[in-house]
Amino acid sequence: MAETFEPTSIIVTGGCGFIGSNFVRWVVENHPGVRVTVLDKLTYAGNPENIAGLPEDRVRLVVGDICDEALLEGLVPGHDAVVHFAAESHNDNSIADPEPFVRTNVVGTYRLLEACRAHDVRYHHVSTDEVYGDLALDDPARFTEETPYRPSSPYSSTKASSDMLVRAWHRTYGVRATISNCSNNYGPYQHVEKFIPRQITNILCGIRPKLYGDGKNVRDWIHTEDHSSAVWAILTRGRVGETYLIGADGERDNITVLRDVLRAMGRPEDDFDWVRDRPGHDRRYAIDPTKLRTELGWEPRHTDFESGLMATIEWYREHEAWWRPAKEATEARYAAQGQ
Ligand code: NAD
Ligand code: TDX
Repeated sequence: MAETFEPTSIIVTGGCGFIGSNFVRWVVENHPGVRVTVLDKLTYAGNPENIAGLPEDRVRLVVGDICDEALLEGLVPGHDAVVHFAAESHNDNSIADPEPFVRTNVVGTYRLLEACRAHDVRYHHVSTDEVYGDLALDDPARFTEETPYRPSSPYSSTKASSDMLVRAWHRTYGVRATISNCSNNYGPYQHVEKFIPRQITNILCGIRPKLYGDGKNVRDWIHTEDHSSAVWAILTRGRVGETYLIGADGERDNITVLRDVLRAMGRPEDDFDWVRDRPGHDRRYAIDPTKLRTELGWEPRHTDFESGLMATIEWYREHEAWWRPAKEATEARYAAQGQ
């Protein structure tokens, strides 16, 4: 096992988004000696409410763009590590308008790598299982760290590009970098554009849930808190230069998840609309997390998807003021796309 790295001061990019903010809260709760600087541009997906109430002496928000070279030059020195979550993250948006994805996901990662190189700062790169493309429903295989890259969408191709930059900056310049590729996250603070929150909030608004294609596409679900503990394990105990896949054996097809949501919310199982499929829609994702489990001893805590889903539904019921402002515009965008 690698030597343990004990950061006391970290930058979390995208710390006002879904997974980044859950990570910030998890670090504050579990690692009292760590101070966090959140660097976030506050795009439509970033909300300072997501980290509201955290102690001011532990968490500082800097509103800014990861593509801003001068900002990074001033901010990065003095920190022990950058944990990079910031991204344009939604596949459907990337199909409608890919340009912000190229800019933030590729150029932004390049800027962060250059800043970490200049100041010899440890870098952890948060990526996705979508870089591996998709699997057939009946394929016994799951993705491993050795699976060739085969991204399908503008989103996943920009994430794949950013992973390649990280590998090159480690090998050529010796940047102390690790990469994690995680499966689909669910939990509190996820934007209402994403599958699970969209369906929950549709039902709460009296709108029928919307299912793409034939509903048989499979996603491998992990609770965002388990993603946080895995990123921390890799940052502090992972081997520099390595990639680790993060997953919690949560494969389910979309129609099963939707029926779980409908049932849990007291609706009939067929009370939803079939809508136009996503162009290039990946069929199935599946993660083999053996390396993370055996090498770093990581284990997920949320192993019961149904109870995690119930808690997530409850969270959206109780936090209407958080999601309501984004709901109408999100549904209008989907309606314009026939979805
Ligand atoms: P999100 O869209 O909820 O949040 C993204 C955050 O990044 C927002 O706060 C936004 O304001 C910020 N941001 C965007 N562009 C920026 C820029 N140029 N400069 C600074 N900040 C910027 O995303 P998420 O779902 O929380 O995903 C976080 C990361 O995890 C992404 O890198 C994504 O690729 C990866 N990931 C997500 C999932 C998933 O299921 N959502 C799974 C695997 C990996
Ligand atoms: O309304 C919908 N109906 C529907 O059937 C939406 C929004 C989605 N879907 C389907 C498409 C996918 O098969 O549900 C599945 C999940 O969709 P998303 O929530 O958009 O996630 P996905 O495209 O799988 O990508 C997610 O996981 C990997 C994240 O958004 C990415 O950031 C992450 O990298």
